[in-house]
Amino acid sequence: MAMVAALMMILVIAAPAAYATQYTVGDTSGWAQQVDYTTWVSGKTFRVGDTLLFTYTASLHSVDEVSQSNYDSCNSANTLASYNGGNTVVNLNTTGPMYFICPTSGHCQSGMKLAVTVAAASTSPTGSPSPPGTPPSTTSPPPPPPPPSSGAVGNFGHKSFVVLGLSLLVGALSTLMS
Ligand SMILES: [Cu+2]
Repeated sequence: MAMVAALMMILVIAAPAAYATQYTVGDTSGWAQQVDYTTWVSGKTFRVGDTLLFTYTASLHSVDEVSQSNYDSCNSANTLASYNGGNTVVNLNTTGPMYFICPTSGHCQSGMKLAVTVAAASTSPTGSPSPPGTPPSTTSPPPPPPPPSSGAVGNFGHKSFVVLGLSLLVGALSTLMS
């Protein structure tokens, strides 16, 4: 019984932050011409751990990840990554901007290009760094003690907890079944 209770607690703690979003680029329009990807991006917050799904006609389009300048100039000569096949999942692993273009001749120029900015995962650290450029002061009092770290588990890697929790659940169930 104690194990079940512990398991429930793990799942409850892990559940709220465990989700990652998969964004289908262009929604039902997919990765195609005649889609305004600037509009599609607006209002969305992409986070580390999320994924982009590009769906497209493989004979017509592909997906190149490029630098900002090559995004601006629609230059697919030096790609950071190149995908084809009609069904491409791109993992958003680091914060910052990412740029994608279709290398088919004329497509990027006509708007088949996507720029996203990836934000940190929602389980942000509790402490924030002090702003840069703050002049040191000899008269300031010592900094206050940090607040109680009620959210300390937030830094721990929720996905591991979910995997652990599910493994325990499977183990418990198979014990019960046998
Ligand atoms: Cu294309």
